Amino acid sequence: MRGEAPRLLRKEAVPRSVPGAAALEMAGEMSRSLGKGSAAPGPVPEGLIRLYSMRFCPFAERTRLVLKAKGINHEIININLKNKPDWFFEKNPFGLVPVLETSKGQLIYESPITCDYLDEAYPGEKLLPEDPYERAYQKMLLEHFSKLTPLAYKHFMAIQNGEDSTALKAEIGEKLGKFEEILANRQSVFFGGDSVSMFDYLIWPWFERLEAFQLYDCLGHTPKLKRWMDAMKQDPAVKATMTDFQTFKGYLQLYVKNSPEACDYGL
Ligand SMILES: N[C@@H](CCC(=O)N[C@@H](CS)C(=O)NCC(=O)O)C(=O)O
Repeated sequence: MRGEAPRLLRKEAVPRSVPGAAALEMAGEMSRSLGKGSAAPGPVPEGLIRLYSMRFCPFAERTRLVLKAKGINHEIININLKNKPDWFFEKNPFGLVPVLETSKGQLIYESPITCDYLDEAYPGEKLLPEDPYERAYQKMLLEHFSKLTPLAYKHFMAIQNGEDSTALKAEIGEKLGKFEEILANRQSVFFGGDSVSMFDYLIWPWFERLEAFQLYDCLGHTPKLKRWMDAMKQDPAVKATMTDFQTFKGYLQLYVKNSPEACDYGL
């Protein structure tokens, strides 16, 4: 079937003279990012969904986790966020990754929306809870978590700039404590029960980065969150999307220098 053709065959089947063919050859999880001046990729082949991503972006990792967890046939085009192609703004006017593009040319952006879309549009195990209250509850939790993510960046930048980050770290620790409480009250390993659900995937990328952001010691008094992290590390989708610590640190070093090479670190 056309949509299920192996990636290599599909790539070879694209003649070089076709507009966007070079860009298509740049597709893949570990491909170099496309920057200013690159040709816009062509239409998405039927049976595939395309993700515009960046290897180190935690928001795009949310979408990659859901794609993996549901076993969705997809391709990835990495975008150089320090030197964005003009055409990328036609995919998302905000100029942010992640963006999904379907073979019908439909575009979906904002990470929680991309994840909900994939869960709803594709068959297989549902990651969003069935119960309407549980769904609403996970969305409320996400609102709380969204207050935490900018603090993690602020903390990292404060350290880079040699500023005192003690108060910031205490605030992050306090906010993480709320998530510890939730797990303790629910008496479950994961936030939605005894198996991984959408909310677990939506917050995981920041926990994966705790050490790189020098925030791991915030988990000093949160045994339930630590147990959750250990359990998450066993999940196949999590295993498949993890970035090794040294590579991530290398990226961060270039990122803070605003280097256009940051997004391609290690390739
Ligand atoms: N609210 C967006 C945030 C996405 C976001 O901030 N992505 C970053 C990369 S981690 C980005 O594209 N940055 C490019 C820029 O800020 O110009 C979402 O949830 O998808």
